[in-house]
Order: sequence, then C-alpha cells, then structure tokens
Amino acid sequence: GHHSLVIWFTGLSGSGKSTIANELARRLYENGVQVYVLDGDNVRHGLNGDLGFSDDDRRENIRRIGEVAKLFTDAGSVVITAFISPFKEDRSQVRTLLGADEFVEVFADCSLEQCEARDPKGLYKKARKGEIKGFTGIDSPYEEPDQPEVRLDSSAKNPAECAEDVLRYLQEKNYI
Ligand code: GGZ
Repeated sequence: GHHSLVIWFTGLSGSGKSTIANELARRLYENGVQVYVLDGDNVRHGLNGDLGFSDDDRRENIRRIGEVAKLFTDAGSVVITAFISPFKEDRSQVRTLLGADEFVEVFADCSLEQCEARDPKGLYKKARKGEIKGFTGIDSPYEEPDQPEVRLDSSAKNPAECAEDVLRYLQEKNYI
C-alpha cells in the first residue's frame, strides 16, 4: 500500500518539471501506485483558463491547484504537480493545506542560462525581445526554495535520472 501525497515540482520554464513529473508518474504507475499528474496542459486550459500570468493570477493558479491536489489525496491518489509556482509563500500555503507529511517539494534546479539555451517553445526568446511581458526569470521573479525535500540537478541530469532521484527519496521515507 501507499500513503496519499502530493509531489510538488517547482522550477523555471524549461527546467524539466513536466517531463520529469510524467516519467515519475509512469514509474509509480508501473509499481501499482494510483497517480495523477496536474500540469499546465490539464489545468491552465480548463479549470484555470480564466487566469493569466500576473502575480495575482499566479497566486490564484497555485491556490486552486493546491485545493484540487487535496481533493485527489482525499480520494487516495498520489498527485504530481508541475507548475513554476514562483512564490515561496504560495508553496508554503499549499504545504500547510496538505499537511507537512503529505507534501514533498521537489525543486527542478536548472540554471536560467540552461533553461534559456533549451528554450523548447521559444518563449525566452520572445521574452527577451519584449514580446512576452512578465516572463519568469526574465522580468518576473522566481523564488527558489531554501529547503525542498528534493533538489534535482536538472541542468546536468536527464529526466530519467531525476525521476530516479525522487523515487529514491520516496522509498527512503517509506512513502512507497
Ligand atoms: C512564465 C509562461 C508565461 C510567463 C506563458 N511566465 O514552458 P512552458 O510555457 O510550458 O511553461 C510555462 C507555463 C507556466 O505556467 P504555470 O502555471 O506553471 O506558471 S505559474 O506557476 O507561475 O502560475 C510557459 C507558459 O506557461 N508561460 N506565459 N509570463 N511562463
């Protein structure tokens, strides 16, 4: 059996959050864990389709995702979330909502230089040209976690290695 919990990824755009989250979900699913991934694809287009990228909208985005994650844990799932979640205070509120024993913060620690070099959607390039305003890391802040449960060196490691690092942590702490 397993404990319901939220594995909360945070990190810059292009840091690998979604890819690692999906790889981790696949690995957990293969081990019989009931797991669900919340990311921009299933949340920002639907439930949070009314929200943009102002500081207030990002706060509300994270607040709602925290509440949805709680509903999933109430239903017995392991939830993996993959949002930038740039503000410490918002992440801390979600931690309080879930309870410290059901919240695992995972920092995809990839340098801005590396994220910008990857730039899979060309968004950094647009942000540098001023075509997107308020882009995280360029002209909108990202507050790094001081004490994440897991820090992933996602500049140097590939997504499979990072997923493995999270799995190892979950096993060590007897979450799974
Ligand atoms: C940051 C933005 C922005 C701005 C659009 N700033 O690489 P992506 O495309 O797929 O990931 C980014 C995603 C961030 O949405 P989140 O819900 O994770 O953000 S937050 O937690 O801050 O609410 C990027 C795209 O949306 N995107 N505009 N201005 N990322």
